[in-house]
Amino acid sequence: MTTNQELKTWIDQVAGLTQPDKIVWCNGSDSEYRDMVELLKSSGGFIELNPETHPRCYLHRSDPSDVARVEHLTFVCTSDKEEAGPNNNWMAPGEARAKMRELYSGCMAGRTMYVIPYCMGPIDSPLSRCGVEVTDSPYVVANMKLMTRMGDGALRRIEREGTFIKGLHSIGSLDPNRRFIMHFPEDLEIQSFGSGYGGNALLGKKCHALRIASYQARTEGWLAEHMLILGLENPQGETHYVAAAFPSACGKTNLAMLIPPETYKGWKVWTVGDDICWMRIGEDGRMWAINPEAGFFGVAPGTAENTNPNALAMLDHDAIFTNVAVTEDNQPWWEGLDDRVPVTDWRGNPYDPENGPAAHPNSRFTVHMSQCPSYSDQAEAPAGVPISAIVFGGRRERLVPLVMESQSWNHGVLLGAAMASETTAANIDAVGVVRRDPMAMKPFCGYNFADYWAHWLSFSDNSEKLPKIFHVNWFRKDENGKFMWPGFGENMRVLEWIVKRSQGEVECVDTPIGKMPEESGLNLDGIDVPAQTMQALLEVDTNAWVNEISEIGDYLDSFGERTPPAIKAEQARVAAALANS
Ligand code: OXD
Ligand code: MN
Repeated sequence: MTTNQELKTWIDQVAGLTQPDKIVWCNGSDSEYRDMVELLKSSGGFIELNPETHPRCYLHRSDPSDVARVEHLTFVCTSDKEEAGPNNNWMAPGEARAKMRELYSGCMAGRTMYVIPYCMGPIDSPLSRCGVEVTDSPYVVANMKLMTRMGDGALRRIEREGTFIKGLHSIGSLDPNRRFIMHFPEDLEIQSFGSGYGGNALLGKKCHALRIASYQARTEGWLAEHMLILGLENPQGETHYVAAAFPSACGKTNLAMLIPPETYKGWKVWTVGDDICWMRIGEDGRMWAINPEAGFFGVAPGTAENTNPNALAMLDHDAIFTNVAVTEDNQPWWEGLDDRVPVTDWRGNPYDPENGPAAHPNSRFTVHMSQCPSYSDQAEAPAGVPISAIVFGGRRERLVPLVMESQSWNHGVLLGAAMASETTAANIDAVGVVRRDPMAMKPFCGYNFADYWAHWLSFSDNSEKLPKIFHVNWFRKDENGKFMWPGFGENMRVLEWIVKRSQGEVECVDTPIGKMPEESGLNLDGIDVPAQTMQALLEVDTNAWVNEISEIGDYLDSFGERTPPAIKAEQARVAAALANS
């Protein structure tokens, strides 16, 4: 139990509404985790995997209708609709609360209600924030243990600070028609019903650390971003930190755990985080960042020895797998892992390629960060790490160069706001349609994007030592549809240029759209990218860019009067520079 009256009262109210058989306060201990595993094993929620090859690894099969985030059922419930903006679904708080009350009424009868105090960020960091998730899902409890600092330490901090985010979650009956993820940022509250899937159910992640935190960050003067954090150590032993935003499924986890190519003797990449970054300006004027999470909830398919050996190395013990396939000898398997053929698919049926992929394309692993071979010794630093460069990246087959640096902070904010990906055959829309995903926050920004850009722009007044901002694109294709840049570990070459630019160690070429590497600016030692391809990867197609910048202008205008004039001014400046070039 707790000495915090607000928490006590809230738990009483929730229990009165949901009517659980039993209430368990989680202390976060290892033995509690082991008990939860036993409970899940006995109820069929966990299937033990091969204990010889994968000790203490478990498979969870979710309901087949519950395998991903549900953006169309995710709402931001602010009193003023305009505050949520066109980038969010909105519902009036009163209406949303009434709807949720009805769903929650008696929903935990016959079940245990778990109370999970958790801390997002190192337990002693002033940048961290706490929350309490109430849930009826033992799977959520087990995942929260790996993904957050959960239990007594967090509860003590809540009692000391007197403040926490309230998150109420019930899997309900997993009926897709009775499923909602509601956010009440004004009340620091989350209500989730009807889904047991990661982003909908592990409320510390997208709901707290991005949607609610981004709202809080605006009022308190910091940033909550959908970014990985990595440290790049050079042969002199100096480490520079980079935060990078990419839309989901663009390789953030791979980049965060990159292993430098053979020719990069003495270089090392350290992983601080792979998904979320909270940062604020420190007393020294630099931007300091923490990873609020304590674990990785990564996409399994495509994770392999050649794409992310560090991830593979951390997945052979003490991990939870959700919706992967299984081999004959009970090992987890997913597409892209190797050429074995699994026997059971993610639904638990005998594997038949006629029925689609063996592992669900959004199947996941959950694992504590400390298992990652490249885990940074600064990931627990209460002060965070100082960020030298911020990187934005989209998935663009055409036009957008491999790398460019912004001309100023405000131009960098424009690069972030204009981030986009082209639709692929996997999307329902026509192939090649450009979809904007500002700062990779489209599904996660807890308020109006126009106000969010204004918040980003406001930082330029606050410090002269802000990180430099860059834009990258690993996904350019040639006329035959082949990727032009090898990607994965070779992205190190671009990271090196970015860090060297941030330290003023290399020159660049100025273009109307940004600063680019000089002809010999990127270290290409040991890779075989033809000179012509490199040229194409770094060229500026002026006519096509005139069109692109005009479309970016239309996109900014779609947010109406709230669009900050300073970002429009940047767009106009780039348009004029292109017209004059
Ligand atoms: C994630 C996502 O799960 O961005 O991290 O979808
Ligand atoms: Mn993500």
